[in-house]
Amino acid sequence: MPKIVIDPVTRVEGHLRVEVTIDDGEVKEARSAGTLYRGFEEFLIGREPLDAQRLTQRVCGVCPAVHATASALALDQAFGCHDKIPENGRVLRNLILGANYLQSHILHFYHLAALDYVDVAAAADYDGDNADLRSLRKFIERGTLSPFMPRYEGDYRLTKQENVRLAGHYVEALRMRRLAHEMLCTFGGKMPHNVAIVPGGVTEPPTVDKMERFYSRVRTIAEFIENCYIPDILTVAAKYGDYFALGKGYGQLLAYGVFELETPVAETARRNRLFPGGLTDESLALEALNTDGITEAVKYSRYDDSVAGKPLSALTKNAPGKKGAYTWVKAPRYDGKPREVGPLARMVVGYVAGSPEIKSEVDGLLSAAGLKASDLFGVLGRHACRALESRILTRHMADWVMSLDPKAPHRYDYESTVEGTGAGLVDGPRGALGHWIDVKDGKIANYQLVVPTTWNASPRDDKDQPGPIERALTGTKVKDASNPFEVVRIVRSFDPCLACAVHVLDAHRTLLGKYRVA
Ligand code: NFE
Ligand code: MG
Repeated sequence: MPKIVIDPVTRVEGHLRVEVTIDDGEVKEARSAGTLYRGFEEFLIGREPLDAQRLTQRVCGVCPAVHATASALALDQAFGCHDKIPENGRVLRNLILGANYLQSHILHFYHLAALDYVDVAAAADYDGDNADLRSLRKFIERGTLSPFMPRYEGDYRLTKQENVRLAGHYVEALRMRRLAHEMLCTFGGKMPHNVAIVPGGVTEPPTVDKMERFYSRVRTIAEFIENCYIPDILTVAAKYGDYFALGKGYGQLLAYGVFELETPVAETARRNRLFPGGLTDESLALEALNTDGITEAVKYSRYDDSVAGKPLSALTKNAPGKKGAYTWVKAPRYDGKPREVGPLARMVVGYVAGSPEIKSEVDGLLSAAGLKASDLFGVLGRHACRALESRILTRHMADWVMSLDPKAPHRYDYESTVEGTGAGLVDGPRGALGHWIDVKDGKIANYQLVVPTTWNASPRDDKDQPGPIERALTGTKVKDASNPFEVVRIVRSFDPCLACAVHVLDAHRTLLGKYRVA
């Protein structure tokens, strides 16, 4: 049977290889593989517990704020201070993470995924007054067409006018992401890898000028979401309606929940979060989260078989030459089953958990697009849920920032312990993230991360069940095996992040680029 290998998949974060076997124009089998080894779980052993909070952010340059949050939650628990975070600390953590959500979602739609639907070439002969489109035209005239080219061709369905409008928003979205970064830096110090989220709360005190700086930016981004992001999703949905049904996975969703609404915050499973945690599927029944159900399999992963099981049950040991293994990604399972995580999971879990706000947003979308809730489980549902949660989030962030009290504490002065364990479970932009720590003799004895893309891009497990992306690809009709745009549209709808390498070093020490820091 003919095989299509896409390696690397572009316009995703990190190093992803996708392989599909085609028979009679249909995907019979799919494999997704992470091709870069990172080793964080191994090099954290023996270090100071607080180092984890700094180092694990370096897992990723796109979603470092959620790693900071998950690690702080795990350390809060290990240090016994999870119920002592002051109100300002809780709110500031929400704001730092929320700023990162907004930049990440806008990045994903406009700069990564939209180019599968929007033909940027439509701006090549633009002769109007819009400065963004004029700059785009100039860019195209220079002839270096990356990141727009190379691309798979042949299925651009928007009108010329729609293509030009969305291409202009591509440029505007860059400014929005800059504003989101500035928001994060206002309370987090820098981006990527903020320095302010720590066990016990946040180190940066809120002041009125910082609150104003943050508030004005969140208002601008809220307008962009309202006037561009949501309408642009509906424009794409109107022309590519078949993609609501394409790329459905197992339909088994998992969310840990995110954005604490109460101080003091409770233990993981009882937390009151803006986007609630839980599990559901197409029957739309809610199942409560039991963190004991989380395990990882490694039959097809390049790790020693002893590391399978619950997080912290064994030390991670790499096994590059392992027979039959095809990826560096492990296979997380909940009660033995694959689970899809991400904005789709959060919005549907919130919907079935009865959040009035999520319900009204989702119902609004369903009636605008003439759909039912089970239609959300495919490619376009994932994109739409990302946009809806961005809108909900901006509303709350504007209120949260104004609720800060510059005279109140923002951090609890914890004492680090020499023995203890902790778990930090929280949703990042791409889904459910867990950090687990075991501290012995004042040092890290074990540290495990189970990351959103580990769930979604997981390989087959010990029962040979494919991971969610592999499953979503299976059964897809591919019109032209030399131009498999259906495959990349499905993969990108998950917004995968394989491993966000921050450093680039050529083994022969060739100069890769020169940068001036202004
Ligand atoms: Ni590197 Fe991430 C998010 C986390 S996904 S982007 O969101 O955690 O694997
Ligand atoms: Mg891990």
